[in-house]
Amino acid sequence: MPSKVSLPPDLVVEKKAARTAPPPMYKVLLLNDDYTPMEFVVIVLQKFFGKGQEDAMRIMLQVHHEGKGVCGVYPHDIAASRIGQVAQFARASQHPLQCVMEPVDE
Ligand code: TYC
Repeated sequence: MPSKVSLPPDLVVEKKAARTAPPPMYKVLLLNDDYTPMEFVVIVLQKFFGKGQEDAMRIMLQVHHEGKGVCGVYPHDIAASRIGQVAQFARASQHPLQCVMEPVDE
C-alpha cells in the first residue's frame, strides 16, 4: 500500500525542461567529375548511404547530368563522418570523387 507523505503547502515543482530542439540538419552532396567511374559512384551510394540499386543509379545519373545531387540529410557529425568515409574510400581507389555538406534551409 502506498504510504502517505505530507508536502509543504508552498512546495513548487519545477516544470520539466522543454524538449530539446531538433539538431540542425545538413545535406550531403556528391559532386560530378570527369574521371570517377559511374559504377564506383553507385557502390558509394549503396555502401555509405544505404541506397538500393535503382535509387543509387538515379542519384548517380542526376549528379552526372546536373553536377551535384543529394545522397542524404543528417545531423552535422553524421554528415561529416559519411563525407570522411567517402573521401577515404575514393582516395584508396584513386578516384577524385568529392562529397560535401550544406545546411538544410528552414
Ligand atoms: N561523370 C562521371 C563519368 O562520366 C560519373 C560520375 C557521376 C562521377 C557522379 C562523379 O559524383 C559523380 N564517369
